[in-house]
Amino acid sequence: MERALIILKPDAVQRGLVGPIVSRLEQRGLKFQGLKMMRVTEELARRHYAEHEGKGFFAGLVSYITSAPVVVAVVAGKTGTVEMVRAMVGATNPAKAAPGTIRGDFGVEIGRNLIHASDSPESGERETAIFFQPEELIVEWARIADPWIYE
Ligand code: IDP
Ligand code: MG
Repeated sequence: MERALIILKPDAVQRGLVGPIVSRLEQRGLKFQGLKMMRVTEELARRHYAEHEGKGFFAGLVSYITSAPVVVAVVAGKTGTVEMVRAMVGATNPAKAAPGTIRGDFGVEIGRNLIHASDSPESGERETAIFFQPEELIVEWARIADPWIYE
């Protein structure tokens, strides 16, 4: 099992795109382990984006992600799920993201790119632990469609 942390960033929430984006992930067959609306504190933002500290866009990124509520989710699937989710999300800059991807269909600018998705299984675990308490996640649950999604 592999899992990715998803953040529907403040622009996705403000623009009413939570439903359409969650829908894409759900329709693909990804299994949700957790989903909640929250505000990202500055402390949380700095921890989550620690790898970008010191870059020119860091202050703007922290201010963007803390500016209004977000929706966070954990999605899981077999090996390769994280890479698949990243492909669905598209390039970091929506202006360059392929049509059919979330950023390529809903966004136009890098500073408003709608969604975060973990970039590796290791990041998936690290970021999940930042945003969710273990008891908030339903890691094992029987989904009736599972045999119709996985052979
Ligand atoms: P990713 O979200 O596709 O993994 P990263 O390079 O990890 O992209 O950057 C994290 C986030 O920082 C991006 O999603 C975006 O919100 C923001 N960001 C990255 N580069 C820039 C930039 O050049 N200008 C403004 N914001 C940026
Ligand atoms: Mg990243």
